[in-house]
Amino acid sequence: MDNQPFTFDIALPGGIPSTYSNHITRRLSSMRGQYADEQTYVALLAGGDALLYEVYEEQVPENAGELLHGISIVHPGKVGDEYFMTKGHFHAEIATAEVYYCLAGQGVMVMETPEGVWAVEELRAGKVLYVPPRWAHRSVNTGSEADLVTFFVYPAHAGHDYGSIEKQGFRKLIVEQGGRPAIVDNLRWLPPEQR
Ligand code: PAN
Ligand code: ZN
Repeated sequence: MDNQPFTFDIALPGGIPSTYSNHITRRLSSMRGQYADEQTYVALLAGGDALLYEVYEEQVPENAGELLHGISIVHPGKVGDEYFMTKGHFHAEIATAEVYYCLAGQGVMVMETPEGVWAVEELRAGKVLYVPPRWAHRSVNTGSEADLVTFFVYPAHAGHDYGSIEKQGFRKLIVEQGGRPAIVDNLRWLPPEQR
């Protein structure tokens, strides 16, 4: 059967969509090695496997020409000074872009290219972010109480390369300093020629 056009509503601000076909949850245990403060990570995990973020997506065939889309919800919280965040990834088909539209909350998108060029852009309700081809991306909730809720859409054949980021993380970390988010260096990160 041919794919049929379809429409759906997203309740603002940040209502949980009930019609998405796939619901992915990521807990603290899936972020091992990603937070700079390993000791605090281990201590927190011993107290329970907190839910860090969730993704609701509409499953479509993973073909070029299809668009995969959904809602990402990063819950508020920190591991030490570092805010709750997504794993982050390059697209496996690296030359594919993505659009994010922020529906609710406060946060940033941390991005970098394979060469180590980095960027951090603010996410707040109403903000549209275009992540160009070749840029890895991770969303970070810098709010103290509210969820960071974004709508995303990207080519359905893009796939995800998590491994490259898992090795040493992103070049920049987002931490709370003096009650506010700050961008700091990730001391584990090495430029491509030193890896
Ligand atoms: C998003 C992300 C979502 C969760 O759909 O997959 O925000 O982040 P991680 O995939 O890094 O765990 C996206 O960028 N898709 O390509
Ligand atoms: Zn992506």
